[in-house]
Amino acid sequence: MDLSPLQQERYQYKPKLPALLKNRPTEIKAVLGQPTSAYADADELKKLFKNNFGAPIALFEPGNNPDAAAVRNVGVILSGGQAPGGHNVIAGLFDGIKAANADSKLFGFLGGPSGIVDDQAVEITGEMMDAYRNTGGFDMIGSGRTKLETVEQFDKCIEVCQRRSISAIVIIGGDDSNTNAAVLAEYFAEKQTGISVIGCPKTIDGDLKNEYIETSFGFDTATKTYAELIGNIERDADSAKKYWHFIKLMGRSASHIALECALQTQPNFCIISEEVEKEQKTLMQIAKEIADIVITRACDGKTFGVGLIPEGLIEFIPEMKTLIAELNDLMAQNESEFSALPDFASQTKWLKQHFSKESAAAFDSLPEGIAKQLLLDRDPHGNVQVSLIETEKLLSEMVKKAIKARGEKVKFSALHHFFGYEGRCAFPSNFDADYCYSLGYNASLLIANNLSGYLSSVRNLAAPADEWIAGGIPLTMMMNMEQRHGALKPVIRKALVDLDAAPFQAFAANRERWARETCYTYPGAIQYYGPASVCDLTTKTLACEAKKN
Ligand code: FBP
Repeated sequence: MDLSPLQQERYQYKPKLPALLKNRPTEIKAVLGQPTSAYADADELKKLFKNNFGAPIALFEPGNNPDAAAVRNVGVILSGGQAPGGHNVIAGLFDGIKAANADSKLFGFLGGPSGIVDDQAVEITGEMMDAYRNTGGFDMIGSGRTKLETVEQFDKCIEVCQRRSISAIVIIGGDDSNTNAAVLAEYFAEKQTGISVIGCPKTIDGDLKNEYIETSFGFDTATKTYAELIGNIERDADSAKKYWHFIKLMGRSASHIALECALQTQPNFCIISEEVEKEQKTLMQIAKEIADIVITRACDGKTFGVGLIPEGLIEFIPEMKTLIAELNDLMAQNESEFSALPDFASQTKWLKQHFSKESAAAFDSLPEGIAKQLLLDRDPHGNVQVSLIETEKLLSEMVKKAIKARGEKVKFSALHHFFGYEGRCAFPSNFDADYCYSLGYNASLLIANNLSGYLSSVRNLAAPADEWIAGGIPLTMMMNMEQRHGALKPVIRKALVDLDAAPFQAFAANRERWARETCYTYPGAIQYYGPASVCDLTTKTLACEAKKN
């Protein structure tokens, strides 16, 4: 492999661990707290998770755990979209199990969750691991979006684990993948297999979070990568003074990425989907508000600007949300009938016969290109693939119309960007390199303490790594019941942007000034070497949340 100078340097980087995890694994023990409940729908969940529901929170403390020294074979799976730092989770897990017993083995299942069902795996050796330390990407073992949900798949997992003498599986994934981890852990417990399942919180979207999971890994690096690009565009906009840049940012559902990037770069507008939903704004209202900003700035002589649009916006606009929910159910319940329709015209005709009146009107109001994008294949979890919908173009078109409708003769020339894939495989920032390594190492300790159905938790993240607090939280604690594929299912609740919390409040307090004036800030590229004030910076989101507590 040809290596860049940065990659060679990054191999030498030693990720920081919480102080306690520097002890020998046999000298760290899990202390269990009080029984837990669920985010909501506890009675229903108790019936579905008879073995694992109510498990206590685990906190690591110094203490004897001779069990840690046992030889163990562990399997690891990368699940879902790429997020910077995935290789370091594997590195932390690898180093953790080897520190406990050098004869323990780590198997990487290839290509995501399907790797375990198809028994496609490699044994991760020291040499292989060293070639991926502190690098971005998931290419070491690959990822995938296969959903582990059927009894046949679960039985296959048991068979494969038994054949390879694997006693624990670590699933590195987002809310959907960790929901599957919870269901798998319950099945393993019911069948008394003795195989444990541990999750690690991954997703650039930042929507797998709560009191014990302060952020999912990858959010830090991805937002810093996008913020660098946005800052560069802002400087270009202010230099050329002739374009409005409409920038869509990844984040399937929640607007954490857009909010964080807005705090880092101070653009002229940033839409927060959760606010749109709360205020029940229509698409036209959003466009009119942006048009007001464009006109005000033009009157001040500023015929340029930069605006951020969260990828998931479309599903938060009330009329679109209803439309998409109806579409998802109709497409799931009539899969073969719908997929047999030969073209867009016949699909439209069929849908109109099945839609409610409101959704038929909403569907009709969309430009054909966007309507077609809404009909594209769902992801394996039944979600519409919002990354394929060009909301940034839809909005700029509507803004143009809104300006025209007001009879204003202002210059409005829009350019469009979508930042998503650019940030998912970047070299992890120092924060993500440290956090991911700690999450993986911590997962090895949860296994060494014979826990199952837990998510690796490392918190107090705004403090230096030495002071981070390590432990585990039961996956069922984060669950509730939701409508999926036309049926009620137990799922980990997505953490959306909290409009009362400090990060949104910091944005809301400044956005009017940022809209009218030009207050751009330029974060520049992620720095890996240099002063800690630059290299070990956390996100503004974490910093705001930490200040509030
Ligand atoms: P995860 O939730 O699996 O981490 O993936 C999130 C994400 O990056 C979203 O931001 C985006 O909408 C989606 O993946 C894109 O999916 P794909 O990689 O399948 O195109």
